[in-house]
Amino acid sequence: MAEAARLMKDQTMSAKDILKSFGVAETAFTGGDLKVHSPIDGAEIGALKQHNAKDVAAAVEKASKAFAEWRVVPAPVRGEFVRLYGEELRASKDELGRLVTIECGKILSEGLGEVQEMIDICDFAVGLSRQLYGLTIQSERPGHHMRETWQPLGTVGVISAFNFPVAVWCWNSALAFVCGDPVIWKPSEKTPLTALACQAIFERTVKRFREAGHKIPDGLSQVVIGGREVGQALTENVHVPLISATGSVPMGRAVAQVVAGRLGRSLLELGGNNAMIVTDSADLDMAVRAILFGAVGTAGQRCTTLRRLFVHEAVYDKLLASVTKAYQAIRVGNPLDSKTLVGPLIDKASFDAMQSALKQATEQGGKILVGGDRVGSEGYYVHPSVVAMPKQSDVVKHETFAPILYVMKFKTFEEAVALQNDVPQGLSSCIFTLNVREAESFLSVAGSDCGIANVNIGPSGAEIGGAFGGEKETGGGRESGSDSWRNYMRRQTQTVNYSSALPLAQGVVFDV
Ligand code: UN1
Repeated sequence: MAEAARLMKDQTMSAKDILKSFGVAETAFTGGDLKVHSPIDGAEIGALKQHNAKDVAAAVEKASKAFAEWRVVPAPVRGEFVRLYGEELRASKDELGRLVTIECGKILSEGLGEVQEMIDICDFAVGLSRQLYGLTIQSERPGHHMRETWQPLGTVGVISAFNFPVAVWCWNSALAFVCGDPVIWKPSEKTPLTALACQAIFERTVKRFREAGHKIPDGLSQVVIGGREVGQALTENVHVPLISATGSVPMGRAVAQVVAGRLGRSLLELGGNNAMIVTDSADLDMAVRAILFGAVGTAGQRCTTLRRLFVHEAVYDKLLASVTKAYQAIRVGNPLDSKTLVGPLIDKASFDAMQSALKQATEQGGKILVGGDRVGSEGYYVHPSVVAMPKQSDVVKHETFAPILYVMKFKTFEEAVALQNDVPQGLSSCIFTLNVREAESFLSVAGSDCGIANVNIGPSGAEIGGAFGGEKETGGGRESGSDSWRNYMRRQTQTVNYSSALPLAQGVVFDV
């Protein structure tokens, strides 16, 4: 009964209700000049005050103080904090998932999935907090110990995008917190409300952690609201040793140059232009399902979205018929409705970019097989589109952040791999084949050049356990699982002489 009442309540909760339920003061999201609109219906759901460069400097100063305290807390105790944060997220999953949907427009199942991704990375980080392993190294000198130790790095600046408004921050912050680092978060101007919610959940966790008798400094996590000026101030600050940025290639290029200029470290996850190769041996039913989720999921607004499909000529007609049929059955509409598969695009600019890409595709010889048209007049809903292209022309090589799938035909496996690699981006890739030679060749040194390469799975929807990121214009960063934690630490090579002699390395003699 209580569960039913809770679910009923969830289904009517507005952004404001949810924020208030998290304890966010109404003044934090009203009365400011940064207007936030829900892509669901365009309604204004927040008006936030923006920070400026001075505020960012103050936040960095506060973070530096927090760093001095947090770095000396044992890593497993820092892990305990992240464990509690994960627990709070579990308790808040329904509300936070719903807020993600309201603010960025992805369907509820994906909104909830995003919160699950946060929970998963918290679990991963908790385990890491008892690891963060270094090496011991054999010394060439007698009576010497050599080792490599990982130390906390310092304040991490996180610049995140609208399409994964909470998970990507959590990939960074869960690792940063166990590694001993404070985080300053600049969320996308399009999705700052979910950031306020995460910060409120963070504060709630701080309270619990303190009640349990642990020490945690103020300012370990801070959110700065605003656009370019705020991002720039964070990026330029020499007291922020790492900037982790997710978003467009031009944004990443600008960030990388500023950070490199001060010899800081950047971790970039930028554009993708992800492909699938379907060979003549592929399980076509599986391929169609993977194409659908890959190309249409999150309304084509994932970095990992499937944008290019290369199909062997022998199965081209058959596959395309099934894909087109599946596309016709897609329900576009309110992302809070459980029958919807495709919610709205984030805004008008996104819609315009999609229309412009479709126009260019047609000019470059493409044929729109399905979709592309606007659905309704409130918000920017579109029917996902499939476009058959005569070749991989300019428009195909460009990432348009919308549900457009370009399809091309190939004859040989080698040709398909070459086409798949012939774009400036290098995030995710996949092949559908039942031929072990093709599968392994795709994963070999001469195969996919991307950061992620899958067999019989689409390019999107990665688990947190692997390192996430890509090559070339995607920026080269690796976030989330595997050894990505090393980005958030500094490496120290230590040599200890426990003998009573002082031999020099390389046999150098230097005595008076
Ligand atoms: C992104 O689009 O920036 O692999 C991240 C995926 C998700 C993360 C996407 N786990 O599609």
